[in-house]
Amino acid sequence: SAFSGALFAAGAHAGEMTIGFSQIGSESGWRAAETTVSKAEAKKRDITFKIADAQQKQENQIKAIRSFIAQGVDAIFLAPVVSTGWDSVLKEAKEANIPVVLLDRDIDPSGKDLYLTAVTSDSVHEGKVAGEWLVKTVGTKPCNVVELQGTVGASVATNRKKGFEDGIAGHSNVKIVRSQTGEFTRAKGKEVMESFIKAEGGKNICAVYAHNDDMMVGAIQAMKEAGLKPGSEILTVSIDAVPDIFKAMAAGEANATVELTPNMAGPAFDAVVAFKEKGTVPPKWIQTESRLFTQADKPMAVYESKKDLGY
Ligand code: GYE
Repeated sequence: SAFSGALFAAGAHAGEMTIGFSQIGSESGWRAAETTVSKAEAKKRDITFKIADAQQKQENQIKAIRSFIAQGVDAIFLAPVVSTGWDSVLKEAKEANIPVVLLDRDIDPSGKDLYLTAVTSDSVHEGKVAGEWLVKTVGTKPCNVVELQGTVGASVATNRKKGFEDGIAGHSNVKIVRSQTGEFTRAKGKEVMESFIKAEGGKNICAVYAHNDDMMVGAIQAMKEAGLKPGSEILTVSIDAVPDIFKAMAAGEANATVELTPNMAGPAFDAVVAFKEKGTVPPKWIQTESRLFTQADKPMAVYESKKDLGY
């Protein structure tokens, strides 16, 4: 059944609320910023906020959720590392009348009735924007693309792959020639890019598509060490809009990124407070914006505006 506000209408006010957040870890600059911004948003609302770092492991997230349930928190935020395997623990939360809000990643449709709302971007759209930018930029020129995927099984990795494939569909000159996970980290992005360069020969690679900027920052390093020129000889497009990718764009070593706000918690807190105080049931999906940035968008100014925001 759908969530009923009345069930929770205990008259809780933001200042009296305790919310637990099962966070994935700190694989990327974007993730670190999300954690920082979430704390600041909780503080603004005088909410007691408990963060559990799962270090990339779903089993740790399940344990954290069970512990939040045992503590009787008012709500639980979950950034699900992978999309499957949540139904039983989310049923436990629901039976305890504790609303769950998904942050930044989705779970499989079987869990739809088990959470209150999800605050995420449209990650298929992000991939599509990246693919369409590349198609537009290369024109009719043949272009071999190598792809650095995010965490295997994460909704955002599946969706960003699909979206990019949609974006290049119908343009047979643009082809993905290699695709592998770089686990959303700089170190792995660099390592996998080194293996792509070895396997393909640098000159056969026309563009790199990375599911996040951190992997691209690692890939840029790998290209430079191999004597290649990212941003000119090899095009780059990635996702997140972290400060360091703007630095690379300003230096002419990266081409494009799709922005993702690290403030997923702000709208999530507002939804939970309205739900608890007034029984207002939020929409099932609270969608954040996606905007493309290129070298034409004053990357150094964007870098300056973002660099102190917790990345
Ligand atoms: O893009 C990436 C991260 O789930 C939207 O996870 C998030 C992604 C983000 O670590 O950098």
